[in-house]
Amino acid sequence: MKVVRSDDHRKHFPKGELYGGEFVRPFECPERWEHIMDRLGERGFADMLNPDALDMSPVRQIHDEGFLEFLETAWDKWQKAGYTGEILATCFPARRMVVKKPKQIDGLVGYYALAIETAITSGTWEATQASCAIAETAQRIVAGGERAAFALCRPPGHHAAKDMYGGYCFINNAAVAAQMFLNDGAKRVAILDPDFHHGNGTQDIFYDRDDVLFCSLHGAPEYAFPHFLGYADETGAGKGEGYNVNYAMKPGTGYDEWGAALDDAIKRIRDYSPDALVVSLGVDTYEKDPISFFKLKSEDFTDYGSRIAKLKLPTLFCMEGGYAVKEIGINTVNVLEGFENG
Ligand code: SP5
Ligand code: ZN
Repeated sequence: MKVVRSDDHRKHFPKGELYGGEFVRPFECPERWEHIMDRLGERGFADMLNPDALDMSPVRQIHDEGFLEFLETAWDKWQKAGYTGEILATCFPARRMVVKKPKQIDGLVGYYALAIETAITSGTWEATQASCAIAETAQRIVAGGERAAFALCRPPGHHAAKDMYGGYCFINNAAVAAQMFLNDGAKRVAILDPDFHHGNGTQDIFYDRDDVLFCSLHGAPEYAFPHFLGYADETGAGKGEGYNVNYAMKPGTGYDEWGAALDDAIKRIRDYSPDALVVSLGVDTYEKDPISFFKLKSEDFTDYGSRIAKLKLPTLFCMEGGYAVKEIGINTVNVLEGFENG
């Protein structure tokens, strides 16, 4: 399968992430990309492409215009405010406050952020555009007739909602790619999100739509980030009712239970009969992931890749999370190989 990737991911690398009350080196770091690239090379994935220039038109179909303008101009505004550190939110429109868009940068950051672990730096917008361009280019490869493609996106995307960033995500790459399949004439698209975290952004974007089925397997919100969305009773709204499926699972969940949830999601996707599948491929379900609590082993990733292949759909894999950096390449490529051999 073809791989789309770009060195521009390096432009996004904040110095700090707020974790447990301390600034730590971000879990979402450039070495993640290096390890995946190394493993792809070792396993003979030689067909590697750079992305074409970003087409903003499908991005504008997914995200709010004011939000995109914020991402583009935030660093400049932050510097003009005289700040020398990275952009972090400090104040949010919490309960019983007024959700009106402020004019000043600190207010704007709180207005558009959904979490504060994620810093914006000088290169964040450039890296974000490159990441989305990767998803777009890989989508065109699949729409052009390839069975599958791997978009090695960094930064990831599935936490990015219509008008919110956070959880290391800025633009929702998988959502943009799904929209592109529809623009190309697909009647229905399914998004499968096996990342450890709930794909709150993707759910938000498609919640009232019936042309995209969203299935997310994740740590239950009672125990896991993003904490405030991802319950099983969130099933869609309006004509989207029934097209949002959350598999929220408890700490310690292993492959037996996780795999059964995956099989159920696969069955729902098959019943939906989509024209294309987008996989939000996070491998933070791994047993040694430093910020997650599922117990998948490296061989389980191969197995679930082969189960996804059984859908026999044109499939686009978009990279999301995974923070056990040493094993991220093995786990990611295991899914792709399981799919190819499945
Ligand atoms: C794309 C993706 O995987 N984003 C994940 C963002 C998670 N950021 C918040 C991390 C907070 C971790 N809390 C874990 C407590 C376990 N000690
Ligand atoms: Zn994740």
